[in-house]
Amino acid sequence: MPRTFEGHLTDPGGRFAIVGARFNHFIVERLVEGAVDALRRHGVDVEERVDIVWVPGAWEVPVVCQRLASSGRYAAIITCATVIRGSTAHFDFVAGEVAKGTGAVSTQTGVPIAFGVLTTDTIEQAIERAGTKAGNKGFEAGCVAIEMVSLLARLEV
Ligand code: INI
Repeated sequence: MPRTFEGHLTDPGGRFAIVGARFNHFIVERLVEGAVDALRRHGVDVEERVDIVWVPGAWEVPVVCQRLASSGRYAAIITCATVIRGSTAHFDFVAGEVAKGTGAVSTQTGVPIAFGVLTTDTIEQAIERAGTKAGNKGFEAGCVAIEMVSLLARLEV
């Protein structure tokens, strides 16, 4: 049987940061609520161990992730933002930058960053993924943060 490493979905300890982008706030606030709910349901004392940082838009998420991740204060970061193709000609730039930027910060710092960013064609698709019929991407990202902190603590390499 090969040795197998896996994260558990139980509170791994440590502090968590959630970075929320205010653009499309009425959707993003649902994602942030979902992320907080995921952490709480997995046993994290969210009053004591979770910080929420708001930035203007998805474009600004990576630079704040960089500051938070390099501080050494957080076991994981959860990003929450919504980029809607129909509402901007900037879509590809903004969606590309938040994905590329947060991915780079995560690999450079070793701090897991869960990608709770919606990139959709329409506002309806975004609403569906923010706590209605297609679940809540922020909740999913909160679970991923828990699992990744647990996995990295167990990984013996
Ligand atoms: N920011 C978003 O988070 N979502 C969007 O859909 C969006 N659109 O449509 O442009 C968006 N733009 C703002 C951008 O993130 C920056 O805040 C802005 O360009 C200032 O740097």
